Amino acid sequence: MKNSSIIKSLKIPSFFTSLSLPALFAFPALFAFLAFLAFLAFSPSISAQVRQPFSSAQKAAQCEKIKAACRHAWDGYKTYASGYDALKPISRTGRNWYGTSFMMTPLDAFDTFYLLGMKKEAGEAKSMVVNGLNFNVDTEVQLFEVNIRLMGGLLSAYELTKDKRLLTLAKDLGTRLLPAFNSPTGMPYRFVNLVTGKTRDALSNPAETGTYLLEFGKLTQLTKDSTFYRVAKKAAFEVFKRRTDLDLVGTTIDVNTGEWKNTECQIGARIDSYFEYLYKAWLLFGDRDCKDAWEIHNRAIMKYMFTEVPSGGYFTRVDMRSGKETNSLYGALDAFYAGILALSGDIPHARKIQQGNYAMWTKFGIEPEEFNFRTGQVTDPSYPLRPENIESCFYLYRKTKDNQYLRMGEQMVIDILTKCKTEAGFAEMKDVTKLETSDSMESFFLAETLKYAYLLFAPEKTLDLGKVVFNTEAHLLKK
Ligand code: DMJ
Repeated sequence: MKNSSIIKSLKIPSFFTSLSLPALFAFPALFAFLAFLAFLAFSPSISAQVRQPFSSAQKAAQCEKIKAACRHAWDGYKTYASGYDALKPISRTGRNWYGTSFMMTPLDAFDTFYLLGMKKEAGEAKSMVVNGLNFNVDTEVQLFEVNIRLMGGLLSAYELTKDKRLLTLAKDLGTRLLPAFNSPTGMPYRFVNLVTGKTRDALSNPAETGTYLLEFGKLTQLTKDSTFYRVAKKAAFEVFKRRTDLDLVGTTIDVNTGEWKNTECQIGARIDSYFEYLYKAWLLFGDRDCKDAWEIHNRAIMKYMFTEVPSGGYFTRVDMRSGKETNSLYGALDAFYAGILALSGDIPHARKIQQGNYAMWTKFGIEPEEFNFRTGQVTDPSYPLRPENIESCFYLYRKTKDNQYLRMGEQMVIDILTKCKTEAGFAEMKDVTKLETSDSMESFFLAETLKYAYLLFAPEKTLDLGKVVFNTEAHLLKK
């Protein structure tokens, strides 16, 4: 379908199609032309426009544009929300996740500023963290979010600056999170009180039970305390050992009983980073158990869930026991899988999925949170400034050097910077089909979206992918 539509749009003169194969070989120029058409038809191109080469000057201009966006977001935060967890870019105020601020935005943004060479901003963010962050607060926190954003941010900042205060904070936080793992199965509860260690909510999911390997493993490396990696690995493998005969997992699990409460397997919200961390723990620590687990799951995902439709490759949702499709919803979070496949070396599938990701993005000019890839119907029209689509462009470009990923990223940057920009920063979209914004700028916009956008266009020496692994919040951890 895709191939024939591309050939049609090139309007092949009819006499070409009436020539026999031997006749084609008799005309080398004609044969070469047809071979070129076949290349275009079978290559995972979106359009000729996305193949236009990018000059170094154009790449540098993109980097400057993204730096300016970082500055704009940070200036808005400092002016209207300084010291809060996050900026509300429309009402121009700040918001905290809990009663008190944990410096979410400065901590998430620090390594982005560092990588982008924004020394002044990096200094400002770091001083807010070391002077204002304190975990001795009698409040419960969501383990997963605090781990990927705060723990990931602290460890990355420590490795970049070697400022011991950051490691002290990371160790303090890790110690306060440990009681969450005291469940009958070893899979953590979703919430833990930072002072009392009281836990809450046993109904969890693979992402919130299996996304600690990188941060807790790094903490073990840096503190020489093996507890952290031990509990993180046990938690992830308690999920793994409950996979079905098809090697799939579900969306909801009870950490007290180990029973699956929702048996739908998908690669987006509530499962995504469980898969991601199995592969990345192999990259970061050389943990072969994690590599084996990743390969087992990935084989099953490709077998039961990978689906091609004319607009590209997607992952459908299936029941973990039967492998039968439950529904064909796909969304902004699922888009990360093209990147992890590229990183793990499966370029052909990564390309097809990125083609689907880009089709999802361009359908409305910004991707919706969730849509049905078979019918095109949007089931969640929001866009909370997510990074996964551009993150996958970054990995694919690094691995293939194919210009089309730069062109895709360029379009995404244009759309975000023009449609989400406010006087005080960047606002999420409530509805991408109507271009309605909402009053929130998640800290991952500075941690991830703008970082991956920049790295896509920046000279490769800016970041050696052989030496670092990004956690799921794009905090870089050194191998
Ligand atoms: C981030 O907090 C992380 O990337 C997480 O794994 C998924 N959600 C957001 C970004 O979309």
